[in-house]
Amino acid sequence: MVTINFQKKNLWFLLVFVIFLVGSVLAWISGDPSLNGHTGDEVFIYINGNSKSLQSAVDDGDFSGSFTGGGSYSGDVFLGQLGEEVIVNVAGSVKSFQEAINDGSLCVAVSGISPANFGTSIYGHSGDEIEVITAEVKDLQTAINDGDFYGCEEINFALSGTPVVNSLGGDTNTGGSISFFTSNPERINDGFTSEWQGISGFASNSQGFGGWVWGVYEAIIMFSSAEINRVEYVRYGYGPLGATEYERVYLYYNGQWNQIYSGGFYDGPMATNTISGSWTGVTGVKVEIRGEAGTVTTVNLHSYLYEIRAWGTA
Ligand SMILES: [Ca+2]
Repeated sequence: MVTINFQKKNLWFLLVFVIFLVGSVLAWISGDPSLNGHTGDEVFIYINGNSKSLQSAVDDGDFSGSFTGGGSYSGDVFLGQLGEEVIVNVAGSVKSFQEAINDGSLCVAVSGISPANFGTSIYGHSGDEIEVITAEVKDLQTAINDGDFYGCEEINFALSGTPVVNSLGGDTNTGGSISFFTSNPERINDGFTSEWQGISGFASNSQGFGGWVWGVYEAIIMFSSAEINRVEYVRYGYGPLGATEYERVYLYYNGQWNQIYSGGFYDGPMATNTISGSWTGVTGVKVEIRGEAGTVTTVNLHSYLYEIRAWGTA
């Protein structure tokens, strides 16, 4: 049998230990990030040509306007983490905090688009484990999602670019027709969604066969070199009864067209599709669409493209 005899002195130690334990549990429940991660004073970054702590950068107003990175913290780190070791989510893209500064994505991160999801493998800390003081005390990921680091105005580079629309072929069976509208390419980057380019077809069953019609077209806009964070295109698709269609989006960089999106069938009213990411040295955007309609009765096929936008920073 074990007998424990507490002297008065030991009871004081026990009391202090219990208070510490309760405090730790309460802190864990409340999720105070400073207790399981770091404060902004303990995260070290490179911004606007200087090496400093995250909190110093906030206090110095480095994030209050347009800001740039382009490097890495060069001083000593005795306690804390480099910006490269803090993982954040910027507009759905998981990356290190320093990378988000360097690639310009943090600067154009508007509020409400950066959820606290960090993927599975994290070296260092995630953004919700870092405490910063911006408008108030909050964790870093919340501050990003609140738009506290939004400082750089986005530019739609497509607006000033050179547009072209090309037919890539199409066909129809007896009694049907397909028409390509490509001679007014300025309509895809004039800033308005009133006019369109694309295809208008007609599938007929008048000869007693199943009518079908298809067409493919591409819309290209070339512009001066930019860092692109978001591509949008506004389209309308109509082709019922067995219609199929694809949409593909490419950016031109590294000397070639690189596919950034491939989507399937779209049949619906005018709507905007948005692709977010981070691409540098981009000089062009291309949207390729294929429309197809098959039918047991006479039916129309429409695939219209109203506007392409390529948002980013110079
Ligand atoms: Ca337009």
